[in-house]
Amino acid sequence: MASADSQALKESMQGHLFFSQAKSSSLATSHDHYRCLALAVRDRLLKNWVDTADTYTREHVRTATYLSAEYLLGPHLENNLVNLGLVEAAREACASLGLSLEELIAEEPEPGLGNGGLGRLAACFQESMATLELPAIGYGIRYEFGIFRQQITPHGQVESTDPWLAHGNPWEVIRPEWSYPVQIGEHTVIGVAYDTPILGYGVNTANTLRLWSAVAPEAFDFASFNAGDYTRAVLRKMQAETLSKVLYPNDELDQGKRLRLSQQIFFVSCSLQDMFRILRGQGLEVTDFHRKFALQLNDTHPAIAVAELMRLLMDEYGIDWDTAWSITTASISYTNHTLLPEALETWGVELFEQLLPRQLEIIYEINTRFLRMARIRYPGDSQILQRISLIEEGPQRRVRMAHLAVVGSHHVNGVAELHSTLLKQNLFADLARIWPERFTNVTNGVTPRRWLAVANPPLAALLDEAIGDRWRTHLEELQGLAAFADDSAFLERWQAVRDLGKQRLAQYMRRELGVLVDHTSLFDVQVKRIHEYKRQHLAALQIVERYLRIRAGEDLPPRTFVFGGKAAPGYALAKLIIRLLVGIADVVNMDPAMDGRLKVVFLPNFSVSLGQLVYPAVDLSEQISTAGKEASGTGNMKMALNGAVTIGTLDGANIEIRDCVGAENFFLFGHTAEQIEQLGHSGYHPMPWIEQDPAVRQALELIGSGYFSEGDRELFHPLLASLTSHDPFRVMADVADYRRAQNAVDEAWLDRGRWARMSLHNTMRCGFFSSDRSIADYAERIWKVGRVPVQTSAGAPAP
Ligand code: BZD
Repeated sequence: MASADSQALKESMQGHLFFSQAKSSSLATSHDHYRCLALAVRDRLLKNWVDTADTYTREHVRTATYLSAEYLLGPHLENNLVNLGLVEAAREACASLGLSLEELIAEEPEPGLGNGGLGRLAACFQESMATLELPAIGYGIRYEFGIFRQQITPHGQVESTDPWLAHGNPWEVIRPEWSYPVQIGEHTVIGVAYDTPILGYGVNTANTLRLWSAVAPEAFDFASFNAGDYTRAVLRKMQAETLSKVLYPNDELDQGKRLRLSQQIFFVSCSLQDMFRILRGQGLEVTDFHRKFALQLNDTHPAIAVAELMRLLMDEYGIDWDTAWSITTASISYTNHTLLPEALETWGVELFEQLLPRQLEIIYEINTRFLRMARIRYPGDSQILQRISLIEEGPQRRVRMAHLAVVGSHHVNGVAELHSTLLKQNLFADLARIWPERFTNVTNGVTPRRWLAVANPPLAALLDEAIGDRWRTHLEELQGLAAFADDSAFLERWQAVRDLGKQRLAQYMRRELGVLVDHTSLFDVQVKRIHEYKRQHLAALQIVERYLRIRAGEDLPPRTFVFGGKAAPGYALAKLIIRLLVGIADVVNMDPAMDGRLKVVFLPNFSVSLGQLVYPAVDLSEQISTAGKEASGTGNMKMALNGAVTIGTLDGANIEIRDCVGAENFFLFGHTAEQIEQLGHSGYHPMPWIEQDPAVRQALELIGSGYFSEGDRELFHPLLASLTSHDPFRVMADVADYRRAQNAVDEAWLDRGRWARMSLHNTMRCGFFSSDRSIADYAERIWKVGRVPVQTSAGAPAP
């Protein structure tokens, strides 16, 4: 029998087909039906959204504002259905209209407004802040084109654009009344707010994600207008609007582009002006800014906020330097996401001077005062002053954005224990000596709603039955699985659920890629951005070794290696790693000698939606970065939460995952961060490691012989040369121990009961890795923002 919810949803969808899509069912496409359902769902969350804004305004609440250049949101529809508790009603409504809910969900283009972990973390955090009923606003950029689409051809990665807005976006509301001018060089650009609701789970809270879109003011370049050069004026207007056109696809690589600095000041200035508008609207004083708002900088991309907030306080509101500085440093805190030197943002002072002369002047003044203080602390030590200065001296003077962020913040955090320790010991050692209490750790987390409830319904149902449904908001309740850890009937069901996830992925690979894989084989998965430090090439070498062993007659248990991830378009070596994986897949998958024991698949265009399909299907989670390089990782958490066992180094959050799930449920290998550093000090060279390892030598030779490149012996030369001459990420130092750990995996896999218990223990002990825990920690220790429950008013218009 249809529920009242499903009947109402059905009628609402029918209404929207007529009133919003202006169609009858005879002309309606699947996408029309998706939009109708999305709009019907939106109607049902508007009340929460409006009431939340109302509550926050009425109660003058202290608010966290999250500043991030990236939000890798993933599709909204299914997540909103889960958070509203309307999945079943929507399924019934669709069925009664002859539609499939799954097909409509698949119609939504995903907002890919981020590169990888950093952007996805921002999205998990928004959802957790709403679920914890914390007053919060997310600020960012409404890129017209998100992260590029990746196609995989025989030649490797090919990029194309992501026109995610082509069919419109039912989840956003434009707010032209909230738009602000931003001066960049000679020009003024206007930022217009587009708001998207972020629903909490099981609460009335719906917070706002506010993304800025650039438009040129009408009076833009009116000198040209007056001179009669109308076309030129319009062209200049278009140029201004390119500001929010495209997301830069560089992950862990600083490019220093003019447009990128413009994007940063653009969204930061709009966001700060918006905060002043809110402050004033509530009758508060400008000097109350730090009492009203806690600003979190997601890496250095919004670090210009330090100078821009100072500028607004002084130039727009007439506040003196010292008061402005106290307000600024009492408001801002900064999260670092990388230790890699090549990823640290710096801007040439010349470019800065052209685009942001006043902000540069303020940065110089901040630096002068900061160095004056430091000189008193370290008299006569000019070395330390050079190292901590906000300005890097050299052939070209550059502004160090990370230093600006540290100096302008009350708290600075890393994203996993090891990372935060290394920040204090290395990257920010001098600054941490000056302000030890400023530095702290907040280990990352992921939202259990999207990454378990949405991604893995069969597992969610089994958990509900076994331990009740509170795990969705109290993930530590997964501990309750302990009662079933030795229950063989339960372990059978556990395996059956995991099997479903693997079958689903296998079907996708057959349907979309034409690759047949045995879903009972061990699914060994590495999905993440392609980067040398993440060492996809270490996995590639291991696969080539396996291939040779099977060809030599060894009987290894069947494995399917699955890769996915994008390479920055300008990162030649990362693209070559993709080319190698594709080359290996082509040879291995065609070789009858493998006899079902080895398959390799590269999944094109890895995304949030694909992640939802992949994570539940993972048996073995590959987390094999060079120790000391991966700040945290969050895919490692998603996989373990869904019951994967990790093979990994002591890097990032792997360490904490292993501590939680137990060493006996984790395959550890490789040098520690400390040992890796030692290797460097004692003049590391890969050759001695290679010489004493015939297996890896053979693998390298086979790759060099053209075996995986249709006879082309040159193709992989740059990669092989790097591995055998410098090996910057110490692949050769870890290859033998990785092999040992992989052999241990083979053995463990043969004992299916043992594997099922290891899998269950991973899920059971992963409660710590909820983003709710991360956010509660930020709110209590860093933001001092408290819970504000939202009462929904009666009498609001019903959909
Ligand atoms: O941030 C990642 C780190 O590499 C991960 O270890 C960590 O888990 C996540 C979340 O804290 N960093 C990124 O994803 N970085 C970027 O995407 C990025 C984007 C633009 C410019 C520089 C880096």
